Amino acid sequence: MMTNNSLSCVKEASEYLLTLDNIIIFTHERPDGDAIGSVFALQKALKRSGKMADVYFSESLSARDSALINENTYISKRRANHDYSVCIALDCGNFERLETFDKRKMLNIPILNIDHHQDNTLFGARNFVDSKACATAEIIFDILLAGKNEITGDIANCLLMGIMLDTGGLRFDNTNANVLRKVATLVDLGAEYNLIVKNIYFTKPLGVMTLESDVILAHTKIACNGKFAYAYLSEKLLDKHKTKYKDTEGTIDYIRTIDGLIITAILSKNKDGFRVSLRSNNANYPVSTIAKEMSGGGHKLAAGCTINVNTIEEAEKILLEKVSSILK
Ligand SMILES: [Mn+2]
Repeated sequence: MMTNNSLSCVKEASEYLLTLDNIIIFTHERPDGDAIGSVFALQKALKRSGKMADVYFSESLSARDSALINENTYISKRRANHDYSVCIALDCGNFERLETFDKRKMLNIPILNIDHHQDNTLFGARNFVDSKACATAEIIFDILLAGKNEITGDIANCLLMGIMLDTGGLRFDNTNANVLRKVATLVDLGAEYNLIVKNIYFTKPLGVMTLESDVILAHTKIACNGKFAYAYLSEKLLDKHKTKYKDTEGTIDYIRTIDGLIITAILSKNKDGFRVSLRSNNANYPVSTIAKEMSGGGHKLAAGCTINVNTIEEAEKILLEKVSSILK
């Protein structure tokens, strides 16, 4: 995907980064591991090269993510009433999903958009979108290498976290030999592979464990002849297990391993209706198509959207119709 304002290669992207200062870094709402890892890797690298770079999240990060990025329960430290010169948007396919503290203000400063979603709308003043990358963290890694930035152990950790989360622990179809080589390089550079694997895949708060058991036992609906499963993570259900939505990033992957499933969805309440996270186990049934029909977006195998209705029943009905038409 090329436009006039696209940066053509990682070298050009790294040279462009050198020209920036007084930076605020944003990512998409409800940030996942790739978003968080990418934001902090880039911030740490920019600061090391003497630049002013702040990051912004609308709520504090989960204990797990804070530990992985080596910041204690990270809460945004953006400067109040400060005028930033440029915004870097990471891992975000469109301007609507970008989580900022003041959207209108952001329209007045140039945006550098770095992302790997194939449906990225190229909303930046400059764009670097590589839809072949498994994660935005992979692109940041390439840019930092091209710019001969030193990748410290801390930065390597953030990048590895991003790659691990977006590849499902190097298990999804977006994992290839190149990705594995880059992971090996990150480990050489000091990323703590074993610690990251332990924290992401072998450690879960008890509340998340009981929530997931409850979801499988009582809240997962299976449709389309066993090819579609969906569950609603209501506030009530989350409260019952003393769990926050942000701790449930892995729950959809837990459900999708049920034998025979092609598409999996998790619904949750948001301010506009119901947020739907979608996963496909088969690229011939891309969930990006379903998400797009409902003004969302994403990748073939992982996508999301919001259904603007008032009740969960209405949301489930609409979702079921869309998924059924794809699985026919
Ligand atoms: Mn990503």
